[in-house]
Amino acid sequence: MFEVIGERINTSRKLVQVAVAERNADYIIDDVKKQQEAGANFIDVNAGARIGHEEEDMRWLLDTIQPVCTIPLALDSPDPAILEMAFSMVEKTPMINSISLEKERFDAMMPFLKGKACKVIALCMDDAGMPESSEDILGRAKTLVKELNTIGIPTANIYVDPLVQPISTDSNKGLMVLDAVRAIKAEHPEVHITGGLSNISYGLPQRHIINRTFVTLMMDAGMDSAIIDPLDKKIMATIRTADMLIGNDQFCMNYLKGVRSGAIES
Ligand code: THG
Repeated sequence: MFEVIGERINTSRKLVQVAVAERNADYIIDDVKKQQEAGANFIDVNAGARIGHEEEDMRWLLDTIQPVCTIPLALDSPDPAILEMAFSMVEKTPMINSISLEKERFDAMMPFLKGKACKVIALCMDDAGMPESSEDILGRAKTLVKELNTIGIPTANIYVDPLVQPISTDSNKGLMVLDAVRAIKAEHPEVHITGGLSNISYGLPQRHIINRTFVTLMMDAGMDSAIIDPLDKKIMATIRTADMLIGNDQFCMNYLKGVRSGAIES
């Protein structure tokens, strides 16, 4: 079944940034509860936006969230030191968001991840920057899976993020990722595919219809997880419906449950 990583606890979101700056625990707790009730499988926690405060903000967020959180966290930082600190604080085995092939980050993350039972998001990014072709994405994904396997992370715990780029800059950017996801799943059937979706619609109006349509196509290609807003009822309904249509909902149970609860409507 598709796994939703709830993206809302991120200090790049204005209201979250204010709540974190004011140490407004009630706001954060309420948001986490809502994401859980909406069907999130993980809560992403990103404290990166208040420059110079990431460590103390991450600590405060984890202390605030954990007492009410019944699902695992996705610890979200480009800084390996922050991820290590956060990992040492969590009660439930988390998802680590993320490792990449950027040398400095890769070299710091590998010893830390060695032998850990956690899930890990692997970004198809290296020191040359964003991938420029589906072959680029596939090559980086293969390297990441191979390297993570060698330190004891099983393929089934790896969530490859192929890095979605704006379709407004190049009409090929949709197919580039869709083709890459198919190729990665052909190479590694057990690997998960995740990522943020909203980059696809960057620079265009009415972004939500683009994001919803894109997630449907991505699910056909093999995406089985995404970092999204679980309170966006329309994208959640689209994901539940697509998951049924690609064979992940026996007897349509989840779809019917969603309709009965009011979460899914046409
Ligand atoms: N891949 C991985 N991790 C990621 C991303 C990714 N983590 C961060 C990000 N991308 C996904 N998370 C968010 C969180 C919030 C928002 C978008 C992505 C968001 N954006 C509003 C907007 O763009 O309009 C900002 C609105 C506001 O200021 O409140 O809400 O790709 N592995």
